[in-house]
Amino acid sequence: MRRQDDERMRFARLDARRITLDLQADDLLRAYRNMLRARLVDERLAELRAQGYAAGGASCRGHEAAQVGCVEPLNVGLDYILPYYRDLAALLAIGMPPEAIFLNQLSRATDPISGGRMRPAQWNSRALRVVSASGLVATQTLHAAGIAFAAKLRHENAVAVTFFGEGATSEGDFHEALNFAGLHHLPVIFVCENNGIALSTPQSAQMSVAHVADRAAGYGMPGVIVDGSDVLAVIGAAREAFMRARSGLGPTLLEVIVPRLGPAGSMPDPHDPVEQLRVYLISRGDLSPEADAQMRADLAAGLDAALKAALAAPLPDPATVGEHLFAPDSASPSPTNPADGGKER
Ligand SMILES: Cc1ncc(C[n+]2csc(CCOP(=O)(O)OP(=O)(O)O)c2C)c(N)n1
Ligand SMILES: [Mg+2]
Repeated sequence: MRRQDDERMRFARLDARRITLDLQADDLLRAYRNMLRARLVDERLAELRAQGYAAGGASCRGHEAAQVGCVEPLNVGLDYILPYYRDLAALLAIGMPPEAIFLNQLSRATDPISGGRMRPAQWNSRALRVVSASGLVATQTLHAAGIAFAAKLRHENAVAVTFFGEGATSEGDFHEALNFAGLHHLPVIFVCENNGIALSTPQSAQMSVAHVADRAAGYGMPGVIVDGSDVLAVIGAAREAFMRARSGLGPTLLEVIVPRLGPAGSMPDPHDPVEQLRVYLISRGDLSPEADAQMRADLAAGLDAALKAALAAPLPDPATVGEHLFAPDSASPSPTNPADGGKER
């Protein structure tokens, strides 16, 4: 009984948000499809790692609504996105093809992201304005502030949105980025996907404030906390942050609380954002169980074909290992080039 009451309340909240945000059934189905597709890609990547086909990488399981919701207002090709290693769902939602993700994870020569040369998940795309992350957490927050500063100087009207975990907010880079962005009212959105743990360190062991969002006050920007299992709540908060950034009001720190899901079991996890949206859409008649099963089957078939092609793609030729390390006009592989009269490069 209690459980049913909770669910009724949750659905009523979602109905209200949906009206406020003017989201139609098609918009919600698109969000659901994006979240489901990310989950299915993520499952395939986990299998590849378990089978020894691919080296490391982190799962976006449980972060799907946070990521898909945060990029909903993004103007693809104009706005910049500076992701971290969990942001698979965000990248798929803005149009990065699953094939690219598989080729990258498998380090193939035809990987459009790095030709199989960089660590997997340091995604980038010129066309989608995705900027590659460094291996060091929080560095992308500084890059985002710098890009937003440049966009502002050029009157580009572009927004930079960057993502990171709560552990990354202990880094100096994060604080410098927020300070600079707050000072100059930059069009940047800092999205913290808070899953409560950084490797093995719980949030309580690394910060003396209750919420990452509390830190925003020190830098003169709003700090907003949002439920990352609820894609509609995330879309609402993200739209507000984009509106602020685009209209010159400056940055926002968005703390999206994401659930930590266990490994996939036979019973659905009630905190699972994909499952929550599925149950809601079915309850409202926007999706039938048959249409849901068909969507899953169609997505799975497309992904399995893409994965098969990626597994058959060639590995990089070892003879090319020295390529792309220095600019093509560089006559010497040394950082100080004698051809330039010893000028630093
Ligand atoms: C500067 C720096 N310190 C340590 C690491 C090692 N490291 C990689 S991921 C990670 C945990 C980050 O946790 P969080 O920011 O909460 O992100 P999550 O993986 O939980 O999403 C750490 C410490 C690193 N990559 N860079
Ligand atoms: Mg974390």
